[in-house]
Amino acid sequence: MTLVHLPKRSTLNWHLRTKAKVPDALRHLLVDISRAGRDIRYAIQTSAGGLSGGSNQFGEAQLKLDILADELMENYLRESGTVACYCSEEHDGIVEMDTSAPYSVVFDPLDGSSLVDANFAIGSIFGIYAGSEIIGKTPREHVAAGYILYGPRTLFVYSTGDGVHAFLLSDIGEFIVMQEYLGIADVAKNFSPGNLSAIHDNPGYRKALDHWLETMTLRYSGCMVADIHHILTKGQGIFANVGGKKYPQGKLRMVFECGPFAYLVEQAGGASSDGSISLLDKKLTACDQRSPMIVGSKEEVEVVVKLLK
Ligand code: AHM
Ligand code: MG
Repeated sequence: MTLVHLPKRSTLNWHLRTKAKVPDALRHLLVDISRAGRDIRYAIQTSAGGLSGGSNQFGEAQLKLDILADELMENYLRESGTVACYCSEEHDGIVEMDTSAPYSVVFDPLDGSSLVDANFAIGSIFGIYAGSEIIGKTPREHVAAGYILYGPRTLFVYSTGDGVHAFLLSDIGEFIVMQEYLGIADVAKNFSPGNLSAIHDNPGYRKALDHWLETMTLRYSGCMVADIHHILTKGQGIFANVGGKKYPQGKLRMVFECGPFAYLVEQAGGASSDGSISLLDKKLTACDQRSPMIVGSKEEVEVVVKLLK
């Protein structure tokens, strides 16, 4: 057999070891989460149409895709041996794993899963805390956060407190460096208005919308992973999901949606707010806690916070 000499590659594992220089246990955990992402992408691409828990061509029951994504993520976390407990959008409350292990993980296994039939981009979101407690912490205490975006390309984006870095999934299933130190400018040109029906009963949100429509361009897909990734790659923009009558705190969950993205956006030089404080300083009170969320270009976050008051 002829040995093939592979070219030098800048893999996620290499980046974590030589650039982020995180402890080995955290490196292993992040690589395992990226493997879950690789497998979730495969599940998305190979599941039959419908994806809603029906049966396949042989009459065998199929798992709903978001349940399958949750199981894939859970398996990798369990195998890693580094996870004390986790909090997932698919479970009520905290799930214990190995209480003596060094990290706790929060995740939304498949954000925007209802968009998959339309073949829109969807994503997985995660955050990592040191120790075996999640509730009572603030997102500023993350030791890492990131997401996997399943679009025309599959990307893994993470921060461990030294900027935000993006990796592209290769044909052989490995994440390779694509862009380091993603940045967000202070001024926004694009806007992403989540939970938009709230403008009917939230006059401040209507004012923000009117202000955006005057000069800015709408970029909204309905999947926050894709919508905030747009801000990170274009280097500017504003994303909001604020409350109205139906969802007084907005639709998004603090622990595994707002928290990780507040950490990533602020790491990229942007700002985050719940309407009064940075989301990084907001205490996690329960797995199903919701919060208004305004993130993106600093000056625009300030403008929106003023209009909402
Ligand atoms: P999900 O976690 O059930 O998929 O819902 C979260 C999604 C976010 O990705 C997105 O920003 C939001 O719901 C969209 O809400 P809306 O359609 O009201 O704008
Ligand atoms: Mg979600």
